[in-house]
Amino acid sequence: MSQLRTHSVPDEIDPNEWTLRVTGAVSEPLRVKRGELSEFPLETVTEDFECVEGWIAEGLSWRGIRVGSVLNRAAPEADADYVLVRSMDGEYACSFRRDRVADALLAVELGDRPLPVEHGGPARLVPTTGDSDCWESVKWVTALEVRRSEPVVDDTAENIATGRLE
Ligand SMILES: Nc1nc2c(c(=O)[nH]1)N[C@H]1C(S)=C(S)[C@@H](COP(=O)(O)O)O[C@H]1N2
Ligand SMILES: [Mo]
Repeated sequence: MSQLRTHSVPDEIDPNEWTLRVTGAVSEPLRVKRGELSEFPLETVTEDFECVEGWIAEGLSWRGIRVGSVLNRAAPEADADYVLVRSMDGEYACSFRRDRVADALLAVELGDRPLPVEHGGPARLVPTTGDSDCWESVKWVTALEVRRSEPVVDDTAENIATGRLE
């Protein structure tokens, strides 16, 4: 079976320091610790992962929680339509419309095993709606920043270079 590639893990990534914050245009900002993830229902999504560089990993079975269930607990403001998903590496981030990212999975397991850190563990975003781009599958997700207006390229250093938010 074709598999995910293994890329280097930035120095900043320490799975033991992992938490998930929900901040921004919400009335109940939230911090979820690793042990608290079990308070949310787990779901499984099986799909192929295709990188624009031309490789594909087939039939990946991700298990995790719906981003919407975490977002809702923070009570987002009604007119806040965007979410910036930030990685623990402090630079990488991706912007989504809130309704789309709500359907995405925050995966904590891959193929029935805890998600390895080299593939984004403890938590990786797995978009489930429509055609998603490989760079939207944010590894080491640590924050969901709810926004009223669309995030712009200079919200992250990484994305100034790549134009990923455009
Ligand atoms: N935080 C973070 N997430 C990321 C990336 C990255 O550089 N940093 N690269 C993206 C891209 S372009 C791809 S193809 C996949 C690679 O996943 P893999 O390392 O598990 O093969 O992660 C995506 N998520
Ligand atoms: Mo990619």
